[in-house]
Amino acid sequence: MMYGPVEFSEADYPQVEYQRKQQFWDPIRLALYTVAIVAIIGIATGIVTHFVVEDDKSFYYLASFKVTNIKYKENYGMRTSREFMERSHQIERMMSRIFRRSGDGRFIKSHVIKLRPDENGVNILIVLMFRYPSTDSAERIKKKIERILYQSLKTKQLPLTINKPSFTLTSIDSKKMQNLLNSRCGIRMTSSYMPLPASSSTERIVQGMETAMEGEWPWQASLQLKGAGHQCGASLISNTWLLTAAHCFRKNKDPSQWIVTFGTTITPPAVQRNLGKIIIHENYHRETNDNDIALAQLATQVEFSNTVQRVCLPDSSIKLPPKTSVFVTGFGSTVDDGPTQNRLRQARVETISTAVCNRKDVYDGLITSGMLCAGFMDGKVDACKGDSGGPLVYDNHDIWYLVGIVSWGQSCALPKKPGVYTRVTQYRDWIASKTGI
Ligand code: 4AZ
Repeated sequence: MMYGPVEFSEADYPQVEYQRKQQFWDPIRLALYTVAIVAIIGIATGIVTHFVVEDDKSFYYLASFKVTNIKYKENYGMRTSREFMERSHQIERMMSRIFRRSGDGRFIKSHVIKLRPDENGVNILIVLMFRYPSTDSAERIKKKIERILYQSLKTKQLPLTINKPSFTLTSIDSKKMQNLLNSRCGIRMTSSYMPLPASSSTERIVQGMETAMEGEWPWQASLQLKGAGHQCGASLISNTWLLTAAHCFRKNKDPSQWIVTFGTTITPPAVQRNLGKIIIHENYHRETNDNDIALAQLATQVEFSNTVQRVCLPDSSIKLPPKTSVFVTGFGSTVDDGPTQNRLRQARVETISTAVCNRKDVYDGLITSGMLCAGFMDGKVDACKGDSGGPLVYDNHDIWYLVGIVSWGQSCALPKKPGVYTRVTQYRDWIASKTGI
């Protein structure tokens, strides 16, 4: 039926139509249109290429080399030792010097993974991160990196003597890089596996608590009592162990009644686990708040990711001078006796010496050797109810250490009544004896 009407037009129209069409598609027009279309395609391709080229991608490499002007020390085998940290920072600074100055601003950062004994020196295993246009190939970038490094060995006065023949560079994918970094504690990453600089936390603080970004405090956990919701904070120190305050378990010590969540919101959580075990310090005293520390073991381990990560435990010898910047995080109330917050918050506070904190006008001798005061003498910024058990952390070259556990205080943010924390360094051996960490 639809083709039927063709018959009626056969009288004179077809001829005219045909002629018009022929005029329309004359060779000059055809050529002009072709040129225009080609030009449009060309410009479009150009724009797309431009954006693809501009779109930088992360490239990761595992470098291994021997340094000949230092001797291996036993403590290099222990990542949290002062010797390992100092040597690692020196190597990382040197990498920064090699690649930042000579480079094109493509170097992001490096992380020492291992220091191993090597005949007449130390073998270093280090992850290097770069950002290059996504159109670049890993092999080409590898050549560039090697060129920059070899050039530096010739021209720069470096504190460590790198043995050139021992240098190897292997391109690794983000998963492998993550696994390597996960062998270290206290590292924060964004969802694109880029390192999260410490400054991101400080810059947004004005006064009081600010909400946290995803991945900013990946060791923060929420301890919840089934049916009663959030009770306390806690810090992840391995893929199964949490460190928290003993007083969090005053109401209930039965692990089967608790759940643990990770992530920047309580609902929805990023990850959730049941508890398998609770260990409360044998000498915890509720009247004095002495030894306010407890361990909680997850029923099943967690996978480390950008949102779930363990924090480092400080060496028992580490001492923070007064007025050191530290961060406290939690889902606790923002006003005295207020409700639990669904979004994780953070605050920058400063350490206060025990001598000052024990003054008659402050806590009048209530601060023992297992406690640490942090906050401000004029109040205003503090942890509060519901933050208990949560972390007080210290940033040392982008590696975060758990220095305190939110424990007690007279009300919240009052002048001369700073927050009191469990001094984690004091319990380093206790933690090791219970967990092996
Ligand atoms: C509490 O009740 C609490 N300002 C926690 C921390 C502080 C005070 C009270 C510190 O859990």
